[in-house]
Amino acid sequence: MINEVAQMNKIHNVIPRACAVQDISGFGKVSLTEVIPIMSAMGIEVCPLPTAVLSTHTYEFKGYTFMDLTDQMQGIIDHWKKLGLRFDAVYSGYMGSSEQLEIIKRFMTDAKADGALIVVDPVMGDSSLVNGGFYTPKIRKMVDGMKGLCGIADVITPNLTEACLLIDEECPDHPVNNATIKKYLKKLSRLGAKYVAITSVMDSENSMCVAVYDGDTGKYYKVDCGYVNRLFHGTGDVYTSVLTGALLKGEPITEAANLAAGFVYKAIQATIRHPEIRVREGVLFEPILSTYFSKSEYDKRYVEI
Ligand code: PXL
Repeated sequence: MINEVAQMNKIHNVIPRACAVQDISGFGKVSLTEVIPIMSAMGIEVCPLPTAVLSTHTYEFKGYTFMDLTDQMQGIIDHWKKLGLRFDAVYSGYMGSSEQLEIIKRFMTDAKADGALIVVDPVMGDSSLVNGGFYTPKIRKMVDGMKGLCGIADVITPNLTEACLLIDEECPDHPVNNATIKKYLKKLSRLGAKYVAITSVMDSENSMCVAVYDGDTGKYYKVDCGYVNRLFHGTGDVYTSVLTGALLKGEPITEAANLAAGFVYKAIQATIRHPEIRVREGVLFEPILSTYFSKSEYDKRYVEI
């Protein structure tokens, strides 16, 4: 049965195998501490290619440790190549340095030629970084490198701030209207990816959505995320993990985007039941992990725009 599904979805392995190129932060859920449990719960094998090891993520924590793993990455890739490993997806998130982008670009190019789905979450920051003088030469290099990575991706999932950096647009005032959303999605798709999802878009005073472009049909969608007036950290990585897992299981982009928004919504609902959880700790997705993906029906959260 598993092999039949694998064949149908053109999967190389017994179950889909994804390489996750992300940091590992010991405390404050982001990146690999979200990607691995979530995608594993979806029935995906995750092979981490760590970009950096940190004691915590970098949002609101002071004095965290940071070990850049650029020097290790090519060796890890070469070893996997010797073993003959084939990936059904390569999914990148937070990178430790812009130098890593060249290594990963080559790795993704090879994996794509071998049939892997390439997902790039161009993690670069939030609006506070942009407003606080984000355009240092170092950051400019990261933005340019991310543009290159987006050029070989099948799917990209920037938040609105990252989207604006990638297409050299000003960050629009909230709420963002449909014409602007569509213009940004189209410009992002010109970087090269067939599917684009912009996360964390405030599309009215009290609603948040993910904006999606489906290059197969040329259609645009908004996926409702619900709205709670507070920041939730680490939800971008949660979102892209579910989206990638669903695509690997053969879901079309609209259904994958829908499933991911529903998961983030449920995790947020679980989090707000515990006001003692601080923003920097991330969202409480663990209580829903064992049940969410076994449902057979999900609320439809998307509309065409
Ligand atoms: O994707 C979010 C993220 C990942 N990794 C690290 C981070 C953040 C956001 O703060 O600091 C290390």
